[in-house]
Amino acid sequence: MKGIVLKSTGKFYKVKLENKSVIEAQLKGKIRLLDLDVTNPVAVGDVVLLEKSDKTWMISKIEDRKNYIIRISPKKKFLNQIIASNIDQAVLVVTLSKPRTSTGFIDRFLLTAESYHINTIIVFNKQDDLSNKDQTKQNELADLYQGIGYEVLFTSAIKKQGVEELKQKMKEKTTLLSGHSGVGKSTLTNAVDSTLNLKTKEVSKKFSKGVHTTTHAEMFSLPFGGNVIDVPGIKEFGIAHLDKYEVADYFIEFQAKAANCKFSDCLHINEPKCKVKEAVDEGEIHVERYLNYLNILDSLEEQKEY
Ligand SMILES: Nc1nc2c(ncn2[C@@H]2O[C@H](COP(=O)(O)OP(=O)(O)OP(=O)(O)O)[C@@H](O)[C@H]2O)c(=O)[nH]1
Ligand SMILES: [Mg+2]
Ligand SMILES: [Zn+2]
Repeated sequence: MKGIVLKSTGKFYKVKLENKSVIEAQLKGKIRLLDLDVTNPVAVGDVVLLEKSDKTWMISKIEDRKNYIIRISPKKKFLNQIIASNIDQAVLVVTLSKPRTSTGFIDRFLLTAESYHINTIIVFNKQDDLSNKDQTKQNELADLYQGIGYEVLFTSAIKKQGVEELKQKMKEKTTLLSGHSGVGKSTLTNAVDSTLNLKTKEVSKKFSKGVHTTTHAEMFSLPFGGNVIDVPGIKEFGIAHLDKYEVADYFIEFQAKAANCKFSDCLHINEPKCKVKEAVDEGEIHVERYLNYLNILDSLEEQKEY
């Protein structure tokens, strides 16, 4: 019997079978792990084969993944955790404050998603709660990412603004909702399907950060077609699968420029006649994107030293 993993709590897996019934399953013996150092063998979105022994459903095989998104394990710094697999698109939920989302974080996410050819929509949430200063900053960010070619939406999950537009985008697709804790992923999921009633919680007044309300990723099927995966807030995305020479390929606006660099193996750091650097100097590539790119190269170097 085939099924799709809706939720994993470590030992037990919630699986939707082909006949639409939802069952609890366990892992059968040792299942081959990926080559990557990942802490979880089975992830939400995995298509699995199951066998029933006595009254227990056992997962016997994981089908090849079309794609997956990983994060750095919160417990073990150089291990990765698969957040979800087989997704059609990602929605990165961003807020300017409570909590603040940096471009460094956004760019790491976009890099990961691009490396798996997953389309990302950037959703600026909490439109009802924007200071003038944040509004200005938000306009800048929206311009920056729209300028590169990313789709941007503005929502208030609480006031149900922009939710219809988001639903249109989610129709008939499996969408991963991602972003820091407290940006409103679960509140948005509830807004998109009011029958869900997922737990949400105020961000900490003291730190202006989310309190990690959602503890396990879970997939829900949407009444208008498609699925949404609500995940725990994420601090940092794993990019260990990438080689430093690949990173620029996934900074999509670097591409056209990089093709004309003097050296074909140019890393765009300080090589002569680097067209990417020239484009940064001329303001054609945003300096913040470039600095985030350099930062990512640094962190890849750091990972190799372990
Ligand atoms: N003002 C305002 N508050 C919102 C909005 N969306 C969510 N919130 C609030 O932000 C807080 C955090 O929302 P959650 O939905 O729990 O955030 P989350 O991203 O799921 O957080 P984790 O599960 O910890 O990753 C809650 O108090 C929500 O009511 C919004 O559009 N406007
Ligand atoms: Mg949540
Ligand atoms: Zn270059």
